[in-house]
Amino acid sequence: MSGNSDQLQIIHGVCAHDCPDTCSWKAEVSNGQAVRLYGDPQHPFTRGVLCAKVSHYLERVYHPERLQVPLRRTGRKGAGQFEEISWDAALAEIANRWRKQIEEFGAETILPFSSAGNQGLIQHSSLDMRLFGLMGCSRLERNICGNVAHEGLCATQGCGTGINPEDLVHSRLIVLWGTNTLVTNSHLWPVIQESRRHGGRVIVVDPIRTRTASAADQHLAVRPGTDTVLMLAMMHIIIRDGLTDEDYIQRYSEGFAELSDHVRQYTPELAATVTGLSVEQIEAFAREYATVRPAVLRPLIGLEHHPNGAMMFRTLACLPVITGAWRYRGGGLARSTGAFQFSALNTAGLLKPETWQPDCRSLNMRDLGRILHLEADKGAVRSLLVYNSNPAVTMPNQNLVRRGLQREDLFTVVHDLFLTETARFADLVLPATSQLEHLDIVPSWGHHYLSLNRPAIAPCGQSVCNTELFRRLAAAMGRDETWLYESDEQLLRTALDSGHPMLEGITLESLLEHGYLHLNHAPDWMPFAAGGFATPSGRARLFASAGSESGAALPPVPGEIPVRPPGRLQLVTGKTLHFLNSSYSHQEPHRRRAGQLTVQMHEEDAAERELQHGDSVILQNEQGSVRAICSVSPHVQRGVISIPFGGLLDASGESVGVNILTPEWPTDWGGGSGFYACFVEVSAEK
Ligand SMILES: Nc1nc2c(c(=O)[nH]1)N[C@H]1C(S)=C(S)[C@@H](COP(=O)(O)OP(=O)(O)OC[C@H]3O[C@@H](n4cnc5c(=O)[nH]c(N)nc54)[C@H](O)[C@@H]3O)O[C@H]1N2
Ligand SMILES: Nc1nc2c(c(=O)[nH]1)N[C@H]1C(S)=C(S)[C@@H](COP(=O)(O)OP(=O)(O)OC[C@H]3O[C@@H](n4cnc5c(=O)[nH]c(N)nc54)[C@H](O)[C@@H]3O)O[C@H]1N2
Ligand code: SF4
Ligand SMILES: [Mo]
Repeated sequence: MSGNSDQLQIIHGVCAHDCPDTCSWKAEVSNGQAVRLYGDPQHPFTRGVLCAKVSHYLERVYHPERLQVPLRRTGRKGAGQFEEISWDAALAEIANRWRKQIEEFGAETILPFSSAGNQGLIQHSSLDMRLFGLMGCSRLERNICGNVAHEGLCATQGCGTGINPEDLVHSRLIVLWGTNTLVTNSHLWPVIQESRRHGGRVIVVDPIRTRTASAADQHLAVRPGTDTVLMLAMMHIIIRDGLTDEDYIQRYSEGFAELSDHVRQYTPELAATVTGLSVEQIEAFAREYATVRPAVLRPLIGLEHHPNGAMMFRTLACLPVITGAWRYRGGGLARSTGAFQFSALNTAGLLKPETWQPDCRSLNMRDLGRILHLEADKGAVRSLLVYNSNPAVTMPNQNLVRRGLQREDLFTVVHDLFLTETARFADLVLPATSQLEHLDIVPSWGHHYLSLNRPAIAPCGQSVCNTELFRRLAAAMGRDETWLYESDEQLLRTALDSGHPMLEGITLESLLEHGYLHLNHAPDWMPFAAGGFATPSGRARLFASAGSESGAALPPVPGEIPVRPPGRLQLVTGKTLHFLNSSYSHQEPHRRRAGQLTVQMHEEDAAERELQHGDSVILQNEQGSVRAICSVSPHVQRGVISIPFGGLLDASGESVGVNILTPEWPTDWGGGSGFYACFVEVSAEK
């Protein structure tokens, strides 16, 4: 062995990107430098593989454009011109501005804005919530991702729980419903493949022929947003043909009679006209779903980005109840495991909600553009602190967001690893650590392991992690509450100290020893094999009386058929392989790997507009326009176009966000965003 390798240390960590896979990794460190990063071969879900993005994570950590020092704006907002300043000067400026502002306008005019750019337990939410809660800042409804699905499921099940995704090995029919597993959740694929080796079949329901749809046994190219009607027609067929599980329905559900009455009108013929599928496809799908055991429905996020998002999930959750699919290991519904993991953790201890100022207003992240345009008498936001998010790309109606960020009287601070589109508008930019540089535990929303991330290297340059930023801000604001200064280790110990049986034996020490641990539950755990739904009656609600605590805004039975404005094409903007939302789009060579902004279009839609493959086109609606290259593609259906979301470059080399075109549609639950209900005109670029 060489002298160098004698000093090689191997540090266990875990990816904290906003991704269901939460991969375990190992970092090889030599003389304080990370020299290699690879997926943990022992981890049953990671299986030694990192994805197209994170297998290049060291490029990100050591990227020449990574932020190293605090910066102050010298040019106009958005121009990206900055000078270096010290941390002390930056913190003093923030404290000074905030103090004056609180005195003159009140603390609610400060809006901390964050998402799940780091989804680690304490780097996502801990000291920030304590500090801003105590200060009485505006609260942010962080519900652009996951909550709509959760609320929709709650309307039926009383909770969002589903089966352990690893149990898909036992499934014999896997329906990937509005999820692009191979791109967004790639570590589930080997589990699916194992099921297929034992005779399992995979059906993808997606308006786009994604990579996943191409790799499946069958693709059902439903019209966007019409899935509820497909689900109702499936129930119509299942009930009509006597394929229900009467015993399960009787024991564990309520409202079946009303549901049966209701679905009678949803004939396969009606569903065919609405969804664009054929009657034969719908009949065969319903029968296969009801007769193959175990059958699992696997949705992720695609369905919830529609104005009827919650209803789609609520209706989906009725299917495994009427067929009794929950009885079988590998059957039922498998969605985010996030809420399940968090139910075991001591989040109240971590966030200390009892110390927050009461009655502070809550603002929905989806509405950032509008929020930044509130009038003074409506409590105009005057300071914005952005971390864990890049809203100038990821929130809808981006032109409005960017116009808001341009306001001269808005004081914006951004904490990030790169000079993102949002950071370019900031007055102060603060450098953030990468996942190799801080301590955390990462609960997963794609499996049942809880994983520890140990720092492998010292922070790059003067970067600090989120928790350290909030300790520094507390000090700059002159706070003397000791719990605003707890160390990362103390915070993690608090979170693990819940007394919950699923955390038995899971301590910081045992995590340090093993790296990751499976939540404690019986290996053959099944959430609803014998009922036990989280509703007041313990039964699944197939018919929800108005005003039931969850999904209160939803009508008692699913039903409405979404209407599409005539003449326009529906733009679906799902995730892309080389970026993680907008992350990695600020780095070469990732940008190059992702390619140019391309819009996929059906050949008849292209012909109607006299467009050819390779033409430059303009996509346009009342919110703005985006330039893209036209790709005439067999992967999209008539009336639908698709552009991957996340900061791609157009022909002129500008970073363009498709969210210029997406509206701030709320969903039927109220929160979330109907991103995919986006209708545009497309024409040749003159
Ligand atoms: N490589 C990569 N991985 C990621 C991410 C990334 O940006 N890049 N992002 C991460 C994040 S934040 C999330 S939330 C997850 C999301 O993971 P997914 O939910 O799998 O991803 P999406 O692309 O949001 O949507 C999935 C699919 O829904 C389809 N869809 C849209 N509308 C409808 C509809 O009306 N009906 C049906 N049946 N399908 C519809 C879209 O065409 C898309 O293929 O992925 C995570 N993983
Ligand atoms: N059109 C369209 N829009 C969408 C979606 C879509 O499918 N289509 N998907 C939506 C979904 S599901 C989601 S989740 C959102 C995602 O929206 P965002 O959360 O805004 O996603 P990112 O673009 O990944 O931004 C995360 C930022 O956090 C930074 N970051 C990472 N780690 C840290 C850290 O430790 N500290 C700090 N301070 N910063 C850190 C990253 O560098 C990055 O700039 O986008 C939504 N927007
Ligand atoms: S982004 Fe997702 S798939 Fe990639 S390494 Fe992280 S957790 Fe794994
Ligand atoms: Mo997301």
